[in-house]
Amino acid sequence: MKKVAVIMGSDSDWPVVKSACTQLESFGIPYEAHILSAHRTPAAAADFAKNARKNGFGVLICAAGMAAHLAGAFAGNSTLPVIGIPMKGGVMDGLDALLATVQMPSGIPVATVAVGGAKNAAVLAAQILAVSDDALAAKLDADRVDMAAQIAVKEAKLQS
Ligand code: RP5
Repeated sequence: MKKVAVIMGSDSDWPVVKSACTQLESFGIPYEAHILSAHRTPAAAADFAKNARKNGFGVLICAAGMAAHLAGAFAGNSTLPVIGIPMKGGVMDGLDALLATVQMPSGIPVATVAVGGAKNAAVLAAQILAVSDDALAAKLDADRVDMAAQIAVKEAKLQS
């Protein structure tokens, strides 16, 4: 199976980003987590993105806050699908990062999840890999069944 790269702009993003890793682990998806910044380590970030396909990655998840260029920089340096996680913080507490992540110029897309949406980033990465992986698709189906069952339990509790 292809690996997922989980990239964050700073170690301060890790408390949120780690839930993406937990979710990938629950699906049995191999991943690597790295701290790389579009601003503080631009050469290393570009190098990682340029070599990601040949290094066995299938999807790139990039989490950044404030002037959140990380996902865009990765998307500009790779044709692998890039999922952006805008992070809270900054003068607009995440809205700034959301706009910086989602408002990509035509031709270079970033699939942007909610502010702090690390779990959804991992689920979307799994869905992308599952296009050509029936076993992984079955795990995603099972996850949906489990989610519905949990709601059913809560509903039953509410009505009791
Ligand atoms: C971004 O700036 C990081 O992704 C982080 O969300 C934000 C703040 O970084 P630190 O100043 O905490 O390192 O590059």
